[in-house]
Amino acid sequence: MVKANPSGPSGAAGKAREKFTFGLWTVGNIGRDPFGGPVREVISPVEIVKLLAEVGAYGVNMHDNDLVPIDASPAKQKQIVDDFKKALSDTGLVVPMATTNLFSDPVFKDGAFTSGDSQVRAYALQKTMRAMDLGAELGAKIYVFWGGREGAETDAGKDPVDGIKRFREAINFLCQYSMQNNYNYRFALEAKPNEPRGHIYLATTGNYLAFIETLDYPEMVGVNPEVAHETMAGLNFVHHVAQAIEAGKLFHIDLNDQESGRYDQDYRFGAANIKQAFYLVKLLVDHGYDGPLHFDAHAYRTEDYEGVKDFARGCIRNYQLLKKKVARFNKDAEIQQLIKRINPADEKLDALAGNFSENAVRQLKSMKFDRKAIGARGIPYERLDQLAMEIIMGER
Ligand code: GCO
Ligand code: MN
Ligand code: MN
Repeated sequence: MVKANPSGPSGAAGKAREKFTFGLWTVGNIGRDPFGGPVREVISPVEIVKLLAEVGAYGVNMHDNDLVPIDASPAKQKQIVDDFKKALSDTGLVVPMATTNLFSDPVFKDGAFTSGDSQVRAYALQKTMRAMDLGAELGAKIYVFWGGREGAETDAGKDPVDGIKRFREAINFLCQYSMQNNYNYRFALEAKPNEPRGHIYLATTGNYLAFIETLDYPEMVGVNPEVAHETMAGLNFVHHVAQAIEAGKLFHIDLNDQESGRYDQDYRFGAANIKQAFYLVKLLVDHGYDGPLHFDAHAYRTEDYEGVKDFARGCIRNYQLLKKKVARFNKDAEIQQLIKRINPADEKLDALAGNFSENAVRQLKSMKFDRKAIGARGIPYERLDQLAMEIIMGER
């Protein structure tokens, strides 16, 4: 479990090699969109692994059907998996995370675990158990649940309360399945407000953090927040990740970029909002997050596979550059002084306010505060924010 790192900015976190990962579906994306067909040829999982090794990735993630087609025979599956394992051992790449495709096939058009149809719900469980077997065989320790079709365009036909109950039932069942098989998976729930459904249930990371506490095995379950998803909803992604970190629930993270109020863009990490990306990297570094850094993004539709490599290298490079900028920010004396000024601390007061007692109540209620003087104090965010920007822009 990723816990807040009390050693803060100077902690050991920065020294280890980052675990940069990509999904088979990310660099393998062929550029289809609602207005046009593919612009790139399909490349095989083995070729994708080679491409990822070339750009310096640590690992590769997958949905069951990114690797094994939904209708593959057992013999075909074995051959595909053997070839894939060989590519992994040839390149040294690992598979830290696996997940299930519960959204592409028409059977899931009205949801999987939350479908109103008992057959669909049972099939979704069966498909997920098989996908968990496959992920475990490849060494995955994190299992992501993204409920892409778990939602509705209209609430006329399904009770959204049932949706939540059904989702809970499925996760509880699968926690037991993971334990029964000693897979030791950590489940990471990924929220998204919409796309492909008009409205997806449990739309934000915050929704999932509350939901997790209602599960039978909450300690096995955390979240997989994605930059684009909270941003699509007009929310502050960094603050959602912060809540996950504070709760010890940041099991995985999907990095990409997104402009607010637009379609699901899945841009290269840092491509749209570099300032937010900076504060996100700062949050992850300051709190010693050492799980996978998964780029769930894809190259612009203009690119060929050389451009896809540029895209993948760009994701990694932007993270690394921002990490350098964070180190610079954290050791900048003027910046640290401004932060101190913004957060004037008084240990005695904090001890009183942090521990309820009759004495604390009495003292706090009788205390005199110079409200006007405190309110009149300038708080130098303009200067601080400008210094942060100078660092980001390479002028400091
Ligand atoms: C999306 C999601 C997906 C999931 C993936 C893994 O917007 O389509 O981000 O890419 O992350 O299905 O669960
Ligand atoms: Mn997404
Ligand atoms: Mn994602």
